[in-house]
Amino acid sequence: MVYAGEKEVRELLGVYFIMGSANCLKNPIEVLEDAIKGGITLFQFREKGAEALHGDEKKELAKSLQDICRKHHIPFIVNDDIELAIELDADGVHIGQDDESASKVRRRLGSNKLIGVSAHNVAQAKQAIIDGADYIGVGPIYPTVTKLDTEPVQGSTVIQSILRENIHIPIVGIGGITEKNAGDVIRFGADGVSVITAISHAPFPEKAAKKLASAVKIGH
Ligand code: 3NM
Repeated sequence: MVYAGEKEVRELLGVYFIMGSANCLKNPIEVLEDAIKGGITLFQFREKGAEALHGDEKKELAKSLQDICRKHHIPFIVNDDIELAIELDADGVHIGQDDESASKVRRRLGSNKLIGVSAHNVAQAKQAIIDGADYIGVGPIYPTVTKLDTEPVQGSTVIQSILRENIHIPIVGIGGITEKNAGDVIRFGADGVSVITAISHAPFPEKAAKKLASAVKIGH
């Protein structure tokens, strides 16, 4: 997939679903299919935690999820695992501050892939731009139980300080986002919301994704 530019990236961030097998209460394939029916705009495969799959099992799940994304024209992003992203010809990667730098990842992936970086302050946002990131993930906006080693909860502060400094890069909020607070995250200045639990633990992921999409739309 080739990205036309920043405007397209901002739109893709709208309802950004992140998940791995350990996050799902039922078959991840079904969860992803339902989430797509509900209107997610981007998907990130994040196979992490004590119960995460490894090796061939991880690759097989990634391929199955990527096939579903391709069928529905939803970009498929891989969290951290650059080798897997290259092997599967994924649409992009998302990396954290402790991973390989975005500039190195850009050299490995080429210009037509989406690269996202987690940024927790203004300096990291500026560095992400210098390194050639397409977007930043800012969080945790609200308390989350999904990731244990997060930075302190930020609310609107980091997004707003990035915008006050006129730093120009698409922003997606992350951490504890639900259909109830998604509109606020957009009003803080984010282009979209990324969620794990709000969709993967929902009794009806399709309905959950729909409600998030409508909250994001109203927030804009
Ligand atoms: N990164 P949920 S918070 C993967 O702050 C991740 O960078 C965060 O999961 C950060 O939607 C987080 O279930 C977990 O709260 C998001």
